[in-house]
Amino acid sequence: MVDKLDAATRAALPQLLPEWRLVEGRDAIARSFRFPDFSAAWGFMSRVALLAEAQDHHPEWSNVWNRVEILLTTHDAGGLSMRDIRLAQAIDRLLA
Ligand code: H2B
Repeated sequence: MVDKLDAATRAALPQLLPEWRLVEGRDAIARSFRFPDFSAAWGFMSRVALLAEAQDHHPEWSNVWNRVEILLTTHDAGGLSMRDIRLAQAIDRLLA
């Protein structure tokens, strides 16, 4: 079982992950991405997939042509955990 985020970390989310938003009705964070075209979007998804596999932590996500939507939550915790923050920060670093 994975621990859910503690209150202090939860309160710091806007500073830790300014590009991510809390999802209405779920204990999850999400970010929308837009790329020049499908190829760029898919390339990004391939890199995220490798990160996710390395971290054994898998996003809920979708792609429509140049757009990618990523939602992170920890199924084993029933909500947000440090595993989501770790993957979100790694995803952000891909684009830095
Ligand atoms: N991904 C996410 N987002 N949450 C999990 O709890 C999770 C996962 N658990 N990927 C992992 C895989 C677990 O089910 C396996 C058995 O390692």
